[in-house]
Amino acid sequence: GHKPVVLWYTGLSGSGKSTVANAVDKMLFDLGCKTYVLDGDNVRHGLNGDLSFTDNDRVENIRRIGEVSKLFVDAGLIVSTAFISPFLADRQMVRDLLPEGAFVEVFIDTPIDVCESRDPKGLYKKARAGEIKNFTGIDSTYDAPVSPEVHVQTALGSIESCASQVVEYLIKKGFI
Ligand code: GGZ
Repeated sequence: GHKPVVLWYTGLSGSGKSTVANAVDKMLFDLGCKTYVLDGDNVRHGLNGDLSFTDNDRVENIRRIGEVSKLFVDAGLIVSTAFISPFLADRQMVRDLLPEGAFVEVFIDTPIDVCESRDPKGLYKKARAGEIKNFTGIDSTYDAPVSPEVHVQTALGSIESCASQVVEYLIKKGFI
């Protein structure tokens, strides 16, 4: 069995949030946990299809994802969310929404130059060219976490080792 929890991944575009979250999710599935991953692909196109990347819309994006995460936690799942979630106040708001200890902040700490050199969707290039406005790390704020439960540096280790760090945390804290 396992205790329900939210693994809240935060980091820049291209930092590896979804990649690490999906690798962790596979490990948890193999351990018999009931899990769900919320990311841009299944949330920003549907539930949050009306939201843009202005500060106000990012706040609303994170608020809704927090509320959905709370429902999944009520249902007993281990939920992973992979959104930039750039503002400290919003991450704190979600932490306060959830039962004590059920919010695990996972900082995917990848330097912007590394994210920019990866540029899997060519978005940094467009942002530098001024074709995308309000791009996180360029002309929109990213507040790095102050004391995340898990601190992952994807530039220094493999996807597997990064994912293992998260699973080890869950074991150490008795979630799984
Ligand atoms: C940041 C943007 C932007 C702007 C589109 N700024 O690398 P990706 O493509 O797949 O991840 C980014 C994603 C960010 O959406 P989130 O819902 O995670 O953001 S937030 O938590 O701040 O609400 C990127 C793409 O959307 N994208 N425009 N201007 N990322």
